[in-house]
Amino acid sequence: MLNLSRRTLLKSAVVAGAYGAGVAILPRLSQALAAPTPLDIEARIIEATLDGKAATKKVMSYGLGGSVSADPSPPVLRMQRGKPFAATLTNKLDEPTTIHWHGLRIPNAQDGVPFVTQPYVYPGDRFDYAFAPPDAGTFWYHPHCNTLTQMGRGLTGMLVVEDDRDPDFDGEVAINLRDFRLGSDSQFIAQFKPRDAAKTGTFGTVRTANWQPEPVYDVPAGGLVRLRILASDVTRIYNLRLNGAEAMIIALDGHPVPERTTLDMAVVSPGQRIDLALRVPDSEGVTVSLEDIRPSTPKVVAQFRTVGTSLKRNLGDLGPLSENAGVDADLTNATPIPLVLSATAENAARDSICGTLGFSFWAINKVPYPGDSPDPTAPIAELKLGQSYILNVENVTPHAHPIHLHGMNFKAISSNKHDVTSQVSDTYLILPDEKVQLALVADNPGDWVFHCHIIEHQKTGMTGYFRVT
Ligand SMILES: [Cu+2]
Repeated sequence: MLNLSRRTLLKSAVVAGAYGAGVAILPRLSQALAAPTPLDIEARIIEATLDGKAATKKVMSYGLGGSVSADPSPPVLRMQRGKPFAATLTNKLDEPTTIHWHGLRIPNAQDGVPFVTQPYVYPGDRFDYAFAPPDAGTFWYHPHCNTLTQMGRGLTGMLVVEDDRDPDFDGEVAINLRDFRLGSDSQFIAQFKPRDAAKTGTFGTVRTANWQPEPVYDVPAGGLVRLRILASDVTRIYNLRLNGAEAMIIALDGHPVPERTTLDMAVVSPGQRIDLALRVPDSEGVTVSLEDIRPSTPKVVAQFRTVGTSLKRNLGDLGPLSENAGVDADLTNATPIPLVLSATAENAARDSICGTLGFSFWAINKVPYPGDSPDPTAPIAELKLGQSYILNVENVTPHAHPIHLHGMNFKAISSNKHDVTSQVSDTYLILPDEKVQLALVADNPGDWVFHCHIIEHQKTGMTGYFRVT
């Protein structure tokens, strides 16, 4: 059996290469191995063809070291579990920005939330980030400043934390799912409609994977391929399935699943990740489709084309992923924190220092947050370092909310809507009328933001923060 190591394959443009519109693009999966010197990350404005028709102006993206890439999507950053990582952000936008490392349990000062954990990085300025990621898995990075515009225009990159103990795959494809709001002239249109912000959020008009409509990736016939999938869209919730091959769910939100199951359909909401082990069909020239079936009509988001002679691998042979820390909450002595997610009657514009949408539609415990600034709003709750807590989150709105906690992980321990597992996570999609209990240990000191990852909801009130001291 041919069983090349992942690293060998990553150097090959043949396996897991991206092919869009007939143009081969090198896989950028090994670009940023843990760096002894800081990685030079630029936030920049570029032109890029996103809809397959014409160049879109004022796309925002990340680039490395002043380089210009043929691929407009932000580079996939790779780091090693427990090894020091450093990056210098240079802001080449025409507005302030920051980088938040979504899902990484790192020191508060590295968390990238302006005026909560760090100052603005103004145009032309730099900011140094340095940390050692404690968990292996699939994560991502994005700004936490004027986020609807900056993320809506493209500042959302994938981040992979590797562990040498992870099993070998025959290939790997990182897939960043997101929409862009473009008009018929391929240029950006208004990022949101207030009436939609008060409901599900405003959807994009052009759907992409890695900034391409329906890209096709070559994968080795009969092989086991790791698909790392991120929903970085600011609004869309995906119901993903695979058409034409079998796959196993091996990790959710970066963390290994307690029990592997065959993929039927998986709900992945803004901010969430899913890792699949894809068993590629044996015959050459077969196409497998990754489809979104929400609400019902299947939409192909990416495709995989089999190449070569079958490697004849078995999903059952795949060893376990290296373990991450569990959430070891003391449920007997945990302190409950009630958190009611609601709509707010107050629709007046609120001041914000970091990109207001001019409305407030949503609230946590009846307080609509004015923006990304903690002032004048107090923390939702003050947590004692090392103590266990149960977030009793209740969604009294008619819409689903992917609620995300910075800096610490949680696990659901009960829900009135479905069975829960001991899955470790940082983002939970709470359904309408759902009551969920999220257990956590307040093991990371600092001010940690808690917000809906439908960015219009976040930016119109559904935000707050916990203070851990
Ligand atoms: Cu929401």
